[in-house]
Amino acid sequence: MRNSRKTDCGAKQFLARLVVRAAPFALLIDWHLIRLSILFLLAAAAVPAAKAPPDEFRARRTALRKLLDDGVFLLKGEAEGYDPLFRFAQERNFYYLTGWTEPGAALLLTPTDEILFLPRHDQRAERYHGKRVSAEDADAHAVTGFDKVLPIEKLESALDAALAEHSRIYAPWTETYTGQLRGRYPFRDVADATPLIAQLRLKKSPSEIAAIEHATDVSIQAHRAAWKRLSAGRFEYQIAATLLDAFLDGGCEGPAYSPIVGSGPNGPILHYMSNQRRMDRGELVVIDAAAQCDEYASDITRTLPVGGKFTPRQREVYQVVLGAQKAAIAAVQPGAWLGGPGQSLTKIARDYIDAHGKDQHGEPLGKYFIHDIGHQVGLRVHDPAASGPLEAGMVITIEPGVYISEEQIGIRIEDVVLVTANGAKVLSAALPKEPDEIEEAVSK
Ligand SMILES: [Mn+2]
Repeated sequence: MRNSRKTDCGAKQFLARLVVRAAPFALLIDWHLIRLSILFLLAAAAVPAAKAPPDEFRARRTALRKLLDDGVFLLKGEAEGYDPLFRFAQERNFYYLTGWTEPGAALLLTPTDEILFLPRHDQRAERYHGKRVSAEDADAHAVTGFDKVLPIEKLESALDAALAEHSRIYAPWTETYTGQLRGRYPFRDVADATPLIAQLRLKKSPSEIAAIEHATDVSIQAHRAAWKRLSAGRFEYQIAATLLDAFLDGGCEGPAYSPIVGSGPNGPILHYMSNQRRMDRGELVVIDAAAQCDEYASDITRTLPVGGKFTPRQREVYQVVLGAQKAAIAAVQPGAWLGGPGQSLTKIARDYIDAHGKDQHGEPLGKYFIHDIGHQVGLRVHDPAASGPLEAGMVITIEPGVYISEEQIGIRIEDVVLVTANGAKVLSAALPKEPDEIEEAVSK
């Protein structure tokens, strides 16, 4: 066993060297295609992205203002880089509270007031990026959904005025940011605003759930397209290219995270993203990929046999992971815990894995499930974690995995799940995961 793996390794190293040499050319071709489709999409991007109604953003700010007690809340949106080469992405908390997608803005909230600050018009910037909204525009209120819109240079005086009436400052907890505020207001209590916003972001509204469902549906289409292309001799990045193409083709912004396409020895590497390897018949490949649509992420993983047929051992371990996933999904309900001490969904899955199947040394498989069962999903694929148990309206992943490097077995099955009043709704249920269904889909 050991010897045969060594020679195998030698051949793989040789192949890997070939792959490294060939990859830049193949990448050029694929990335050229992707770049073309991105350009095409940008050309069509005059259509505004679907998003929550303005009232919903206002309601979120009202909810946050109620949590401020006698405090003032300050948040800066993402600034624009000097030479931006990628599409501007708004800071997630800022987007959640404002829906604002232009750079250089700031938000000031007090228990009784809310002000959006915008940069002044910059002719040169607007030559590059198109027309932007500024406080002096007649329609600034209507466009932003704020009654008070001021130019950004008024931020400091507005903050001074607000602090004349309220004692505490809530700000995101970054060193430079809180350092600046402490320097400017040495006698004020500067508190972390992040948990306040995280608390609001946990339970998703109907419009947020609709956006996650959209991202999930497009991701399912992408997985199906990738499965059609899966065959021995293909490279991992070709599968990734098909996924990315499908995300854009589905009208989404792009991937919610870099696609993971890990075949053979790469399968057990949890966040393998280089996707450079050539796949062989008889190996497993882990595909963990999802789109971001209308600002919201999805998160889906399937594990497939390259060539269309699981080996008996692969199928055996696959069934263990699938059984664990089903046990955890069956236990999803308000009041259940994702992880932590005591009975949790993570423990339910690990107990199942421990009770089913063994490694080559006769040991239970639970020790090969090395991460928690899942996480919150929303504006980010890893949304802020809850400090308590699950509640209806949360969207989470259920993603047990077993990673046995020694056997080149990496198996993860991940679905995105809405917690409902009395259980769970699997949003990614339309993507097959039974081994027979997978074999049938992949062998075509
Ligand atoms: Mn995940």
